[in-house]
Amino acid sequence: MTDRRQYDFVVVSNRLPVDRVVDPDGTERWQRSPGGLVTALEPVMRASDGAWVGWPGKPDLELEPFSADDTYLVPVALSSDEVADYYEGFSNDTLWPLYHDVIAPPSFHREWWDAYVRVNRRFAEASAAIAAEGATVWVQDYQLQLAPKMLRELRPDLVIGFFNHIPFPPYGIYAQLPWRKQIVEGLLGADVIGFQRVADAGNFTRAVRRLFGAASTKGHEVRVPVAEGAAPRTAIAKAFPISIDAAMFEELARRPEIQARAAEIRSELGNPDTIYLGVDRLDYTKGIRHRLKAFGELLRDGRTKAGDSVLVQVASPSRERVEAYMQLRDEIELTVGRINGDYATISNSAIAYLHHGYPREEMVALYLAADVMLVTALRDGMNLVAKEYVACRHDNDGVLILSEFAGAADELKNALLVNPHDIDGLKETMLVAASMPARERASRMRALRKRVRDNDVARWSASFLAELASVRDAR
Ligand code: GDG
Repeated sequence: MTDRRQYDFVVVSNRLPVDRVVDPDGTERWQRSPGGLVTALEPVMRASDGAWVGWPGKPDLELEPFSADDTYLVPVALSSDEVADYYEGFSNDTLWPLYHDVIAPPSFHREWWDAYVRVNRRFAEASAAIAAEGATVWVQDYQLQLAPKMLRELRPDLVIGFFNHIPFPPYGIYAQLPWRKQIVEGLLGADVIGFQRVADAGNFTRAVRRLFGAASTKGHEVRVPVAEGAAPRTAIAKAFPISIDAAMFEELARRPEIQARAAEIRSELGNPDTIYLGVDRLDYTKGIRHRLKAFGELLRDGRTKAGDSVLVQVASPSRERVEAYMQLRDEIELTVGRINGDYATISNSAIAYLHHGYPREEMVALYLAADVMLVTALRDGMNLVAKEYVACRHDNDGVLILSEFAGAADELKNALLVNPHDIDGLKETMLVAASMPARERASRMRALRKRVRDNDVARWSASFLAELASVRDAR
């Protein structure tokens, strides 16, 4: 039976928070999916009776709404052409590289844009259909930047929030986008537009001023350009740094079986002095090549050797049909093969490279096993891995090396901050981390842990939703 209820709280994101899995006996079921956004919103959804609108993750799949994990899920169907043009194309090969400071060259194609407009409209219509009168609708991320305006046109009664999980680039880069005005107008359909960093919110308000005139913003407030005679509106553009469920990670990290697994990982790696760890989606923004280069040079220069240290790199498969990602995978795997070929011994690898996704328990065991966590992103909205590592280290041990270009660097000042482009600097920092005295490790980790505990994901969503609630109160 299809439930035609309407909901007071609706989350809208490109993907539903579940994946379709087929068991060995052929039965199909939905399983909660891993990844930054799902991890972040899981506790919020658990605490509210809400609905979630999103694509089920497979092309040409027309599904009726269904419930899973206490959430009402509303699938939005995409054809395989739309997956290619809206998702792999405009979202992941135009917006993603553009918003990450053009680390890879963005492609601009008008047919991709047409698909982006069409799919955003479909998401807006699906959300308008299930939102109750005056409901709060929270749209997520760069794939859906046009949806807030479309939704407002369909349902002016709604309170609409938008959160951008990735950076918002400086105007000099953003201005390359042929549809720069339409995207900003789309976002301004929201009452509250949230960003990871203060700098991202600043880049956005500067883009508004460049496109719509100097008088259009004041502090966090943006005067929304409206048609002549229409009622004036303002929107808020502000930073809400996302976080993790720190208590949940700590609880996992305290479980005896996970600690035993961490010890087992260390022993399987030959009990080296230093385990360096990287955990990333296989993405060119994450700086995986830079970290491999630095580690390879330390081995080449005899400043460490296989057996004394090892780099464990989890590179979970991502966007495997986008050309830039295929190329990146080839480059990384060639580099790993070369370094292992040159420096591994029969008993000790130099790099343990794992192109898999793992259960969360295994990730936590890896965090506990690692002496040094390497987060060397060239540009990253936030980077939840850095916060997860810190949350797991209840032993107040372990060293976090963190890129200045990850949003997390604004908060995690007690990490060893690095510029990942500076390979020599990165190498020195890796050695400093490996030989840091226990007292310094503990005092840094204590400060980091306080920060992550005090600013967890519940606080993130509560502060965003409180901002939306004050918009509602002011109406
Ligand atoms: C975007 C922004 C922003 C990874 N591999 C496995 C696995 N993961 C989990 C990590 C972490 C999440 O995925 C990755 O989150 P990140 O924040 O590191 O990066 P993105 O995926 O790029 O996320 C980012 C985020 O959105 C939230 O706003 O921070 O800047 O780019 O939770 O642990 N989890 C499991 N197995 C894996 O193999 N279970």
